[in-house]
Amino acid sequence: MSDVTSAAGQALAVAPHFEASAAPLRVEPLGRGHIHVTFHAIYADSDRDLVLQQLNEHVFPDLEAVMGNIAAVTGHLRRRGGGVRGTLELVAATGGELLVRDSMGAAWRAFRFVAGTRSYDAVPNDDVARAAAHAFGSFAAALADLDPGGLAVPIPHFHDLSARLGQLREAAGTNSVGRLEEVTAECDAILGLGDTIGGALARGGASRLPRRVVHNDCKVNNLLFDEATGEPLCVVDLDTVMPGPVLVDFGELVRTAACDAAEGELDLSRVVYSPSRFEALADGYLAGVGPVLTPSERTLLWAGPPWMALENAARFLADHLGGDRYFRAGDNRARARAQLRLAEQLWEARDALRSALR
Ligand code: GN1
Ligand code: MG
Repeated sequence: MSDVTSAAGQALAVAPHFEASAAPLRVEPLGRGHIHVTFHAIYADSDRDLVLQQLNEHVFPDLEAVMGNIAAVTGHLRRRGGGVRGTLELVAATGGELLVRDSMGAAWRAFRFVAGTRSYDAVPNDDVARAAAHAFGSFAAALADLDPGGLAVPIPHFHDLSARLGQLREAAGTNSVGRLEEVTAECDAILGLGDTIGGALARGGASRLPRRVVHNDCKVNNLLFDEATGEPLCVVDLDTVMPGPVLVDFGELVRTAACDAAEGELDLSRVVYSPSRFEALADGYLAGVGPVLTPSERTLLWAGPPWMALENAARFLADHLGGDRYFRAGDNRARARAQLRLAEQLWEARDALRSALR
């Protein structure tokens, strides 16, 4: 039995803890995240449909902290008038708890399924990019008055570039599965560009920027669009909401939306950053975030995209060198190379990025 098949069985078994009045007709795998195992639980009455997730406690050892953050953020967004369909809705178990353990001890949570939506792994055009960026900017604006000090930090140093480069140096030094020789060139390139970008962030005062409630995994495919209207509807994947600088969210958005190639594209000639796409993202984001950004945040916003592309490259390569223990599926070496290629282009384009954000 595959992991997903056995998880599907557990999903059917835990569903009644969250939705006691009926049993799901079936569960179907949902999404392409690297971390959790996710299902759509389908009910005869579709208003009851759930998203059920078996959570990865290796990545998130403190699930209570994660759930507390999600409850705080979704509660705040709802009070701000995010609308029923526009904000993720946690579904508690019948005893009020947000987590349920299955018979193997794995933790599960539930969200209300938002019907009639789609997401984009690759953005089809500049208009969709602008709309997505506007939605993420509005998300940041809506969270501007939520105290980041009230949130837990489930993954310390999540977007700490020098710590991520340190992990890569360590993985290269240990060379635990003997892969270093094949990837020396990209490893050196990632460490070199990482130090350069880190220097720019330090000179720009990144560590003194305001801490905000940020998403921290602001990929464009973490935004659901309404299938009927085409409008952005709901930001998902709130596991990593934590205090942090706004640059990381803008950066992650651009990393995933300003290049049409897949994250792990093998043909590096297809990993091309699009300047017009960047301008659409910059326009949309600035319009959506409105007056919330400080001048120092706005001045350094350009550095978020090369930072995030390079940081992901470092994480993928460190994982490849360590035997693919964190990002367990797919080709981490290919991902590292493609994200390095993108980081190089975003770094080369830095003057254009700066002027598009003025
Ligand atoms: C992970 O599983 P997913 O796709 O939501 C990772 C992100 C990486 C991303 C790279 C908690 O996110 O930081 O950018 O993979 N999330 C965590 O694809 O490590
Ligand atoms: Mg995620």
